[in-house]
Amino acid sequence: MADVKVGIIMGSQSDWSTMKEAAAILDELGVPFESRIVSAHRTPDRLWDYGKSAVSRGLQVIIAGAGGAAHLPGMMASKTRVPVIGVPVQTRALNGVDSLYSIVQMPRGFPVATMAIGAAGAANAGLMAVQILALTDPVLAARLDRWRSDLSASIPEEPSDD
Ligand code: RP5
Repeated sequence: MADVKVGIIMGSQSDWSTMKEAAAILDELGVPFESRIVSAHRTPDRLWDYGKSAVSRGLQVIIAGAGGAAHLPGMMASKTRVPVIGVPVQTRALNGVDSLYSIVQMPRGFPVATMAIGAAGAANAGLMAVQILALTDPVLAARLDRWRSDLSASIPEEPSDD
């Protein structure tokens, strides 16, 4: 199997319906990834081990999604220099604004690249990961360029009724 360079982690099984949007983008663009449930609160030792071994395992980007008191992306960023892209999962009680604020307000020194709330944010996290890897992978860069121009070409110039 090709080297896994992207890790998708999430706080709970319930986050997967959102985070699979990132997985779908990585699949579409042929980027090998792993996906794991790693909770800052329920499995803190798993979080620590994942962050501690991220560099030595060759991960180059970590996409971390969580909802509510969404501490996973920030804690992961504190544990590894591998870039962390945060995805605020939409919550029922506060609509994901809680997740967004929990992820985006990092203290100076330990950044998390924070995406939009929900599915669009997860898909964009996948794309951002591909963009980072494409900086040093010309084949992937060409594939991404094609993907982007196909998307642009699919947008009609005029709106229709259906
Ligand atoms: C967070 O709590 C998770 O990231 C999830 O978004 C939220 C709710 O988790 P469950 O109660 O559905 O497991 O830790």
